[in-house]
Amino acid sequence: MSRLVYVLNGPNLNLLGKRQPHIYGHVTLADVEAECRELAGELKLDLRFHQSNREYEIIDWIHAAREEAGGIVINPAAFTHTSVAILDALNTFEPPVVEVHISNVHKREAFRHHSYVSLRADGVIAGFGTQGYSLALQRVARLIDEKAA
Ligand code: DHK
Repeated sequence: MSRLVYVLNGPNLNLLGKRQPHIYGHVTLADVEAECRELAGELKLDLRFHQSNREYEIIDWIHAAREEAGGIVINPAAFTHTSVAILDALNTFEPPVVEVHISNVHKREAFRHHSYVSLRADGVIAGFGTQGYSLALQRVARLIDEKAA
């Protein structure tokens, strides 16, 4: 089982830290990546960390993950609520998938309560702020360890 994990981020997350900080906080995506890389070192994981505002790029990264990754952590952002194509791509990927939302989507507008990605995700983290990425990585590492045992 590969110890390479893809961390994928959807639209507008490039503006993390600047965009609606009362909802998403002041931490930037670069800060999140740095935290993930530090934790990955402790967990003995390798990381590919990506963000795109384009649905097809996220799909292409999921296809790349099929070839080499042992897990995916994904915050699809608004594509969570709209993208059958991302769900279909994730359904081609067998290893663990953890879905992350920085905000508690269930406390927000009704259109954020439905996630296509949750139909595939092995676990979902919402409302833990950017700490959710670390929790997701810990979970993926645990699932990889369990499969290897
Ligand atoms: C991020 C977004 O951009 C929203 O479209 C989602 C998610 C929630 C988050 O909480 O990380 O609805």
